[in-house]
Amino acid sequence: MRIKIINPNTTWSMTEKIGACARAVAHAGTEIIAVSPAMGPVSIESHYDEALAVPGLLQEIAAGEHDGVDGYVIACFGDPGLKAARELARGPVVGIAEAAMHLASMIGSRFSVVTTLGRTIGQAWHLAEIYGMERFCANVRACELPVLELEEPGSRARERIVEECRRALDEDGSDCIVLGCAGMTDLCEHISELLGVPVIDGVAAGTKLIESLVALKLQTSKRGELARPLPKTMKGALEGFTLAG
Ligand code: 5HY
Repeated sequence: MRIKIINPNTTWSMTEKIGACARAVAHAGTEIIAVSPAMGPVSIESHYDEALAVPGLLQEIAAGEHDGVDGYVIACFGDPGLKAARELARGPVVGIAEAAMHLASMIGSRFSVVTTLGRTIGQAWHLAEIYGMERFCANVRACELPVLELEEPGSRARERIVEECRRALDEDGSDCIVLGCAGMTDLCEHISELLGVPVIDGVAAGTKLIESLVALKLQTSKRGELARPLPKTMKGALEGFTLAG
């Protein structure tokens, strides 16, 4: 099977890291295609960034449909464009926040999300609410870490994330951790071994969920809300997104 993992930001070092972590857990028969869009923000740290990441994301979904991809992971903790992606895709599509929260709810009683900037805490809580995960989510914490600092060799990002995870376990009453950024994907095993609790990385979680859905031949339902979008003319810079009848 072929799974396309889309990092909606345009920082390829993060995309390569995401692809490596997905391949590390994927079945031998699963081809992982990890991409960033050709256009969009270098990192996603606000609603503005998320909105501007969606056109490029949808271009990658459309390309995947042309190439016969079996399923998709949206590798950004805001799960940007998830429902629009599901309208375009035949196969299943998951976001890493959705995947990580659901798996955390099956292996612990309460999880804490540890993410990057405090201004994205509201979006994480919003996702927990719409996914029905609020009762499992003890807290959402931020390290006040710019996303791209995760890509800087020698930064104190790893230490700051571990410190925040420790505080979460001590103060939130949580028994597991959800990593709140795709860029943290390579830290999962280290933090889990250090702290002695399950740590869920949405990239790995999303990869295995899509593998399972594809293996079960479960595709996105095209009855109602997630049916293919209606034919629509797009004007101006978005002209290339026009959907013919
Ligand atoms: C992510 N931003 O996973 C999110 C993290 C965040 O560029 N990739 C990004 O803070 O929402």
